[in-house]
Amino acid sequence: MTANLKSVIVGTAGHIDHGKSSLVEALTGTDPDRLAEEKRRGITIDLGFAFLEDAGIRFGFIDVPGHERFVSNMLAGAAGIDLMLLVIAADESIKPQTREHFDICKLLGVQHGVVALTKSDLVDDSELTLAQLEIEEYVRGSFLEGSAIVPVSAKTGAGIPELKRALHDAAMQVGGKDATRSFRLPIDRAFAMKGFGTVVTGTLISGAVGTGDEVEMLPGGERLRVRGVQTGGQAVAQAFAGQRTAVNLAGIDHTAVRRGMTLAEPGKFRRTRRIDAQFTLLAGTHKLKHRERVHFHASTAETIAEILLYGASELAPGQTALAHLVLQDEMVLVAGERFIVRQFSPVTTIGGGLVLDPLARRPLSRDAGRIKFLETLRDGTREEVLAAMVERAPMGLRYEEIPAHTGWRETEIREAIKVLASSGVVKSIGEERPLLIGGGIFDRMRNTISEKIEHFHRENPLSPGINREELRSSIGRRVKPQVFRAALAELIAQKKLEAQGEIVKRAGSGITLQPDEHAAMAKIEAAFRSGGLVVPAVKDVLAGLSVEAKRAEKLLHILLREKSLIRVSPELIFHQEALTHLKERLSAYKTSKGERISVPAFKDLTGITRKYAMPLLEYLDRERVTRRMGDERVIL
Ligand SMILES: Nc1nc2c(ncn2[C@@H]2O[C@H](COP(=O)(O)OP(=O)(O)O)[C@@H](O)[C@H]2O)c(=O)[nH]1
Ligand SMILES: [Mg+2]
Repeated sequence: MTANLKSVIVGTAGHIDHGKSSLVEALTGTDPDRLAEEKRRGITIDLGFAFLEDAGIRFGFIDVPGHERFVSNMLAGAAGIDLMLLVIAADESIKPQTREHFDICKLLGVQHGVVALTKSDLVDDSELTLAQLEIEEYVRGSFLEGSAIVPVSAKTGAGIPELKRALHDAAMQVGGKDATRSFRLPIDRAFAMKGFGTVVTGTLISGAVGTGDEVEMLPGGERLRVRGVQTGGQAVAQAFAGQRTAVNLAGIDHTAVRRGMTLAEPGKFRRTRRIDAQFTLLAGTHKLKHRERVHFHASTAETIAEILLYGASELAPGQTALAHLVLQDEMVLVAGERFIVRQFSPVTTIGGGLVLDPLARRPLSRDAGRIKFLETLRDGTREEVLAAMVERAPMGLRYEEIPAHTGWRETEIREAIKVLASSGVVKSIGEERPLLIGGGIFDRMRNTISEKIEHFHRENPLSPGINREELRSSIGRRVKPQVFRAALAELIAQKKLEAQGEIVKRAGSGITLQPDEHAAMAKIEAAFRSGGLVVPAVKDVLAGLSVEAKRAEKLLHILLREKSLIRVSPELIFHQEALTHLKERLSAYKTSKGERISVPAFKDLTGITRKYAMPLLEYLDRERVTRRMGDERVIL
């Protein structure tokens, strides 16, 4: 029944004692002051909640405290609101927390609102008109300009129907939250309910959640199961973005959950301690210094942050700048999310901003492109943003990084990749989770490979081609294997190169082996491999082949070039497998018997005679596997 109603979250705002809580009760029939202390003292301390279904709209009311001491509670509620109900008492008009709450809503990007001019029963018509004019003047130039200003009295009920109509009209303008994105519920309350266990509540700001879902509690990362869901005090199969939501959780004690934690779809959100953002300092405050410490509030969470200004030592009131914020505690933040900043002491709201990159890297003075990149994040189209991200990842951008930084949906990401790949701006490598690399970088890599191969053929006219691994390491250690493979595959597909097993060569170039040469080459290799460390004499191996001496010599060269065989001394050639095995045995010897080994011990270990042992030890010295010390060797 509730699923097809439009859900709109209304947040009250305004100075203490201006009648916010009374008005919510007059509208909904529910007293939002739920705490015993609130009832006793007659003030709102924490967030209160109430619901109203009216002409096809389900309103969720969040009643906030007006007292300046409880602004941080107000902020926890304000983050999810669609519509501000600015409450101003006709007999007092605009007061400090009227201004502060209104500033906060502006900084949070609230787009819609209604002004309730309360306690209309306490003033006469001329005072009412005066207050109305004053408010019109005050909201000029803001999102509230032209919004309804409705005189009401919670005491007499005058104006309540008109206010409901005004709320309804404003609610029709609200765009609503996106239920198709990943589920995220910033928690504003956690408590135990008899017979149910742990219940958490919050404004569902994206996605949907239903009974039986597996969810993740952040920042801890615990995986939990949803036992039940309620919205507006009624059990539902699923709750959707834009609804006040209560989730009954299995697997966690309510004392382990606090306001500011986030319930989310598993694996979709990352915690962060550094963000890049656009920050605005309110007019009428002090200037902000570079590295100033502040209170940081986003969704229902708060922490302390240090603000680093990009390219400035201070920010003047009323100005906006790009900034890096270092958070004292880890938080879950997404791109496009708004936040509020309050002065460290005395605590007043001084500004706020927009998260551009929730997973920012530490600022580096050599990173000259950062400001331009952040401007692209702020103003660019999806394709422009993705192209800029790829440009800043010269070794390739992993697919998983894209949603983590941008919050985009899978379909949006795939679409942007398609556009950029078809224009050649980006090369997408792999299907499922592609690695993205700049088109220019990829082209240069292909050219480098071609050049290396040309060079190799010039230097090694006898060799059929270069070993793949050797080619890769000649290109640079930091090149990711899949990028190298993709570049190579493209050159092969373009028929510029050919590959034969592990060997790569210029297409149509070099030596092509005859069938009898293939067989002879295999025979040479087998002879040395089966010998182990007791290798046959080279001339005997070559003499035993069916091809003539000159061709046999050429085949041996190819095997040495490929490094399948290794020349240890002018007379002795070993298979590389035998040498690798020998090095492993030496390292095992070092572990069990110590780092020194004598010539007799080496002969014992390997079972070979002096004829092989001495050249091998000299080879190992050259390879820095061992070092000679008197009559012994030290295993390095
Ligand atoms: N005369 C009159 N008093 C009101 C009206 N609305 C609220 N009040 C009183 O003003 C005081 C503060 O109201 P409350 O709703 O707690 O204000 P809040 O702090 O903004 O939530 C209470 O004593 C209310 O009874 C109204 O419309 N008319
Ligand atoms: Mg109140």
